[in-house]
Amino acid sequence: MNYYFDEFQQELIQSARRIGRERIKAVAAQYDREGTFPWDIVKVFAEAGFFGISIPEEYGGLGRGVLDLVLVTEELSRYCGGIALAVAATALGTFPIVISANDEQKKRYLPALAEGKMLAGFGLTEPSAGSDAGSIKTRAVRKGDRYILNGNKVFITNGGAAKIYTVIANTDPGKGTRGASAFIVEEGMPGFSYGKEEDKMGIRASCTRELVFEDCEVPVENMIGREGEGFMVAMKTLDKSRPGVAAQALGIAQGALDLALEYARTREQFGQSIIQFQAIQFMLADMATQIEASRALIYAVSRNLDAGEKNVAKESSMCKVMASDTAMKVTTDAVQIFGGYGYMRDYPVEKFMRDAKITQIYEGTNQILRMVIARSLIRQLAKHA
Ligand code: COS
Repeated sequence: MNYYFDEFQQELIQSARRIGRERIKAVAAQYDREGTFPWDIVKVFAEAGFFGISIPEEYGGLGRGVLDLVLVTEELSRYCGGIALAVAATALGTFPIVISANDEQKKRYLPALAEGKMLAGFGLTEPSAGSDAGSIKTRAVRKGDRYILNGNKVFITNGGAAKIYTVIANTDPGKGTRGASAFIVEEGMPGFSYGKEEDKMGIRASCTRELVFEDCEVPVENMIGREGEGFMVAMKTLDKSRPGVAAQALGIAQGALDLALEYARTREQFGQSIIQFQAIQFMLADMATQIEASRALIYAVSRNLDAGEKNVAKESSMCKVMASDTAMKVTTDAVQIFGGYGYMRDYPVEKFMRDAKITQIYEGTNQILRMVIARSLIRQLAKHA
C-alpha cells in the first residue's frame, strides 16, 4: 500500500532497509545466540543519523518525528527486533528530555544523543512496580544542591550500554502519582551502579539490566520539570514511545511473513510447492491482512502525534496492542508453516516468535493498555451523557 511518504522518509526507509540487509541479516542469529550488544551496528545507526531523528534541529537532531522513527524501527526489526531496539530504547530514554526538559538540559544532553555518541535508557519499572507504575518506591530526597536517590530499577533496556537514564523517583511518597519526579542520571554519578543483567527469551541482542541507586547524588539541575511532575513525564513519554514498540512488532511480523512466503514457495510436499495448498494460502492471507491493518493504524497514530495531537493515550495504546498481538500470531503461524524445521534453531523463524513475545509485555502490558483504552471510552461516554 502506498502511504505517500515524503522524499526524506523514503530515503530513511531505504537506508534502514540497506543496513538491515547488509549489516544485520547475516549476524542476527549470532547476536541472538551470544546475547552480546551490537556496538558495531550501533555505530552504523549513528552514522545514518537514526539517533537524531526525533530530536529538534536546534539541538543537533534531524527535527523529524515519531513517524520517521517508526519507519526506521519497522525496517530494522524485519531483520532483528533486538538490534533495532538500540534505536527505539534510546528514543524512549530521550523523549522525556525532548518533551519536558529545560533549554539548558536539552543543550547539555541532546546533541550527543542525536549523534549517537551516547545511548539513553528509561528507568521506571521496579521489582514491585510494573503495571502499577504509580507504586514506585525509589526515593529521592533533596539535600542542598543534590537529590539523594535510593532504590532499584529493573528490566531497563539499554541498561549498561547507555550513558544516561531518565529515572522516575518519589520525592513525596504521601502524594501517590503526584509525588513522583523525573531525573537525568549519568553513568558515573556517585552511588549509581548496575545490578543483575537479564538472560532473556528473545531480543537477546538488546541488553536489559538493573540500575542500583545507593545514596546516589544527582544535582538539582538534573531534575526534569518540577517536583511532582515525574509521573506525568513518564506517561507522556510512553504515549510517544508505544508506537515505536508497535513498529518493532510490525517489523518482526513482516520479517516472519517474508520468511514464511519464501519457505512456502520453495518447500515441496505431495509433489508440489506447499504455497499451492489453500490451507497455507489462507494462513498467509490472514498474516498479510493483519500486518497491513496494524501498519495503517501505527502510521495514522504517529502522524497524529507529529501533528501535535495531545490526548493520544488511547490511540497510542491501540496501535501497540494491535501490532504486538499481530506479531505474536503471525510469528507463531510462520513457525507453523515451516513445520518441524520452524521449531529448530537452524532456521531463523523461531527467533522471530521469541522476539515478538516481549512486545505484548513491555511499555505497558496489553492488558493494562486495554484498560487505558477502555477508561478513555468510558470517559467519552460520561462526557456525552
Ligand atoms: N498523559 C498525561 N497524563 C496522564 C496520562 C497520560 N497518558 N495517563 C495518566 N495521566 C495522569 C492522570 O490524568 C492522573 O492525573 P491526576 O492526578 O491529575 O488526576 C495521573 O496521571 C494518574 O493517572 P491514573 O489515575 O490513571 O493512574 P493509575 O495509577 O490508575 O494508572 C496506568 C495508570 C495504569 C495507566 C499507569 O500506571 C501505566 O501506564 N502503567 C503501565 C506502566 C508501563 O507502561 N510500564 C512499562 C515500563 S516503562 S518501559
